[in-house]
Amino acid sequence: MSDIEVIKDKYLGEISAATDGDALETIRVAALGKKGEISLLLKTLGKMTPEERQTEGPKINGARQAVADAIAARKEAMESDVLNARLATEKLDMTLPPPSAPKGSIHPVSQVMDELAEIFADLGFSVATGPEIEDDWHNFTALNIPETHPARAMHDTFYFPQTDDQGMPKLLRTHTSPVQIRTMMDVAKQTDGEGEPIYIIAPGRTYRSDSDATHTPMFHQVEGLVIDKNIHMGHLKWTLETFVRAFFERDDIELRLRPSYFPFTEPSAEVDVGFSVEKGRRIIGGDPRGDNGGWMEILGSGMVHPNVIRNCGLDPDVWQGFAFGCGIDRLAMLKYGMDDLRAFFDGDLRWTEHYGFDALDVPTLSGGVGA
Ligand code: 2NM
Repeated sequence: MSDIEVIKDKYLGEISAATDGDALETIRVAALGKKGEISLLLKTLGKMTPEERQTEGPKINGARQAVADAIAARKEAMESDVLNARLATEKLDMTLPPPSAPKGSIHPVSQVMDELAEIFADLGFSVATGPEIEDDWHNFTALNIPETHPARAMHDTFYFPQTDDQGMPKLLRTHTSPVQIRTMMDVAKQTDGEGEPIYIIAPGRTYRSDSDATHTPMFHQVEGLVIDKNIHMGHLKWTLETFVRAFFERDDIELRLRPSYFPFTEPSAEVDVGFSVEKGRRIIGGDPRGDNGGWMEILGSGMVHPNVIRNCGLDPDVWQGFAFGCGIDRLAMLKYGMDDLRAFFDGDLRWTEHYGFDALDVPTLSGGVGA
């Protein structure tokens, strides 16, 4: 056997014995690399006589080709071994249930806001919104809240460190009343001070520097405003009664108005709803004078103070109205039985999954007004 045959057989033997890609690469470099054994042999062709080249050329080239082919074949065989091994071990069980896709749910606060919008839409109210970062005028001054009022204290309100051109700091609104102020001012502007009826609710986030078991620094409020001619407390009481009965889906809910004081309403009234105990549970409605029954305060309200109407550019001798406000978080707790306010804003998915509402459910009308 010629030298070249011996060399070729040596490499073919090594190739068939190689067990991984690295070993194969080492063999390729040794045989066919720049300074590989067969490559060097190919270079000797140039120095041969034409006759020698005629016999040696095909042998050396044949060996180079045989080794290259063997490496390629071995590589392919190794790859299919790997694939076969994977196919043998990695089995797909097509009968397994698919992993569940998280669906999300409607937060009870969002659900209640939707319910409020629907109930008041039935009564002719539209939803108004405004900025959560407010100025002193819209949040306090226009509302007839005096400079000395405790609500204006740094202690109770979140103020921003920067001040505006008038040296006044911006603040996080402490109620949604500035939305009513903006609405009345817009109406005054658009009608040249003439005015027109306003029926709005303003739901949204509000902020106070307060944090304990029953107060979170951010909470949700809904306020309502009616401005029209010849509006009186009777309209206020009927509207709130109709709202509360639709919201809690009971016709036997009594309201009790107690005289109170707010700077922005005169007269002012706190509104209690009657509760009773059914099957050991306290529920809104039923006989508040019966065993374990009573009154629960849920709203503040009153006739909008003439100063407020005037501050907004409308004539209080022409336009009167009522306003009311209440906490949405509290309404949600009462209606849907959550007892821990702080859990509302913890973002714990187990809580939202338990108390949340299906996004695909048909929006409730809470029984609808007058249903
Ligand atoms: C309340 C209670 C009573 C109220 C008044 C106004 C405005 F802007 F019209 F003057 N908005 N909201 C109001 C009145 C709010 O919340 C307990």
